[in-house]
Amino acid sequence: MEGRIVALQCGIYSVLTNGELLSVPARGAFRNKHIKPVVGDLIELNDTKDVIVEVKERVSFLKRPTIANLDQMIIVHSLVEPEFSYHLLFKYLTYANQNGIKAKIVLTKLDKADKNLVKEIKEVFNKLNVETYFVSNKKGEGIEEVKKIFANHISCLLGQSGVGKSSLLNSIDSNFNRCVGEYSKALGRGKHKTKEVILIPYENGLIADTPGFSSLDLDLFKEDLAQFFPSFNDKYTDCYYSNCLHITENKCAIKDALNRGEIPQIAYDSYLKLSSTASFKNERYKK
Ligand SMILES: Nc1nc2c(ncn2[C@@H]2O[C@H](COP(=O)(O)OP(=O)(O)OP(=O)(O)O)[C@@H](O)[C@H]2O)c(=O)[nH]1
Ligand SMILES: [Mg+2]
Ligand SMILES: [Zn+2]
Repeated sequence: MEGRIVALQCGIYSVLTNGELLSVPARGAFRNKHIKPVVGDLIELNDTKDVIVEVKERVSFLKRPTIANLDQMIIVHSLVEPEFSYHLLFKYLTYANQNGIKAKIVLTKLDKADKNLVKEIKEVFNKLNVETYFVSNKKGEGIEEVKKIFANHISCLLGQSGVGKSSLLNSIDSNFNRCVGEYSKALGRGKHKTKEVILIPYENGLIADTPGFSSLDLDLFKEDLAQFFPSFNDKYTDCYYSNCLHITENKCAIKDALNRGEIPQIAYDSYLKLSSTASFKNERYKK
């Protein structure tokens, strides 16, 4: 019988099968074959429905948070507390592109936000062809619109601790009953309330609540940034040099797009900063 892993705790998998939720282990033989079933996996149970015997081929696989078969990443970021950062958003978007997963952004804490910042963010991401949604989990603003993006998709919420991922789920449906943490002004971040990845059924799809992500969790190399930075994917192949980093090179499609105003300056500046601190993946390019 087929099922889907929706949670994992201490080696025991929660599997959703025909509307029934079962707690089962995985077959020991997986370990010898280096197969580790993860949340999101479609699996096959034995006849007595007490052990996972097969993991189906994955459509996608994300390492952090560990989750299989996603088709969309919802980057949740706060307008305040924790402080809004283009830099982090560009990093998350690069990460999504690199993993071949479509990304949308949900900006939270609209009730506390500066209206000019909201306007600017809309313009920047519009240019980069990334959909943005603005919500207040406190006042319910923007929630109806955001609900629509989850139907029929396997989505994961990704973002720092304290931005309001679990709160957003409660806004979508209060029956989800997700535990909400605190934002600590002293620490400048949330308190890592959500500890495990969990997939929750919603409107013919699934939504994953995930533990708070740290920018330190992301290992981006110069080559990845040059290829997967938001809006670079569909342009970098027109650069004259195949290993173009879009910095000092001539005949660079990215810099041309920047000069034509197709890439926001703020995005390019962020790219330069990220690239300058990243290392090379491929030793060949090191000089
Ligand atoms: N004012 C305001 N506060 C919010 C909003 N959304 C979330 N919060 C608050 O932000 C804090 C953190 O919310 P959580 O939902 O726990 O954040 P999280 O992203 O799930 O955090 P982790 O589980 O630690 O990764 C809580 O105090 C929420 O009440 C919002 O739209 N407006
Ligand atoms: Mg949470
Ligand atoms: Zn270039």
